[in-house]
Amino acid sequence: MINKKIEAALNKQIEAEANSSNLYLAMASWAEAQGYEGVSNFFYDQSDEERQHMLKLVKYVNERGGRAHICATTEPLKIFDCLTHVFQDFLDHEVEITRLINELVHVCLEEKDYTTQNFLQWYVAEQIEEEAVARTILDKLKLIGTDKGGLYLFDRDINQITVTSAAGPMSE
Ligand code: OFO
Repeated sequence: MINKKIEAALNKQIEAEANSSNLYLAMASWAEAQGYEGVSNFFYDQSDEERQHMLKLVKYVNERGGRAHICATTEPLKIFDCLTHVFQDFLDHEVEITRLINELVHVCLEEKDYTTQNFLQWYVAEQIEEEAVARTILDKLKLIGTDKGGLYLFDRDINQITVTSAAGPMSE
């Protein structure tokens, strides 16, 4: 059973994951309209992943005797102009999500809710991976600069850029 404070904190994270999904959907749609097929697929996948992160939290809250709150998502207000800025926004956003997850773990420790703290370890590991992916991609984009041929190859190969998974599969 989770207490009200933990329930509220988890519900805030459900909202954050839903907003992440929406932001990456907006990035995917922008990239698709620009003709960056690889980048758009990358962000469509990211958007799906964030929705899975949200669902995992919804199910956890309900299974632990709480009530998951499904709220409205906010419209991503970012204006996208180039790939480097989009991936910088992606990294900045993931860094902020890491901060929120750490904050959540902190609340669990304060409340002595070790079950939820243990559940959140999956998210802690996932954030290490997502930040690493964003940094790796951003480093590549900085090397390419505005070179059109380089950007073409980047878009073609982006889905092969991976880092070792820290979190493991969703089902764990
Ligand atoms: Fe990329 O963040 Fe979810 O957790």
